[in-house]
Amino acid sequence: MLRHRLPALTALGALLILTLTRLGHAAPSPEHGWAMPHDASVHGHRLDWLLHITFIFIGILFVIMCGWMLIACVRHGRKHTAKYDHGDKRRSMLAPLGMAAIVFVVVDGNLFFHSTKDMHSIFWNYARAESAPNAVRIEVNAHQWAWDARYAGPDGKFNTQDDVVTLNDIRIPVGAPVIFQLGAVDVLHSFYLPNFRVKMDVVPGNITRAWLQARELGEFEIGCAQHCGTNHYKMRGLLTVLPPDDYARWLADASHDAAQRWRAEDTAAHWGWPWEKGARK
Ligand SMILES: [Cu+2]
Repeated sequence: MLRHRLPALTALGALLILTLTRLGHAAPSPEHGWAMPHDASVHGHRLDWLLHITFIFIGILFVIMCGWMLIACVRHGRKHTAKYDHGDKRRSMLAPLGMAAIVFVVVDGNLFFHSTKDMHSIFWNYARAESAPNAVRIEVNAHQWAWDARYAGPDGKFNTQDDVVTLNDIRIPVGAPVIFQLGAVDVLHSFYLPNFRVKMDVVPGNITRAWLQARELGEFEIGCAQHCGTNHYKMRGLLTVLPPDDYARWLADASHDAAQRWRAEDTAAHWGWPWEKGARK
């Protein structure tokens, strides 16, 4: 009797192994095994919750489907005359349609509702971030294969002599909303901060935006998430979260330094743009 069930059980086992293997390969970061990278942001938990609850939903569905197939293998293993219909009865059509609707409403409906709500209230709400008195504004210029960052300095205007310009090194104060405006000079790049759940395309000829709020001190990786040429893999930077006093001291020192080193003929270093206030995302 087992002989008849063997092909179906083998297929089921292979499906299970394949799924578990895929889960292992889905690891986005070696830092925490197969889990998400450590979340150092104030709002990242919203995104993580949505991913986790979706994972639980599809996990439950997976177990139900496997159980269903297992029962079918064990109960219908013996040779018997097949019973079938053409699936044209009302009940035959309503049952799969109803099940598909339940899955769609629960899984996709939950994803749609919460992602739309979070996008509008938090992640795309730049007006709220910019209105904070301690908001930090940073322009980022992506190019093959590095990140230039620009801070306005004490005059509050970009592309002036007191601007602080860094290479692959962005420093921010903990707890403050930090708004990035992103531009590229050559090809498509993508500004990626996995520990802050931020990823935004950087498009030549356009200014895109992203914002975050750090909840802890530390050093975190900046990566490029678009394959942007031969040395794409080298396009890494460091985001350092400092206590607000340390950040203010660093910015003041660096701005003082920058004003002394500024040269009018060094046009390649003058890539900043006036801060864009508007609806662009
Ligand atoms: Cu890149």
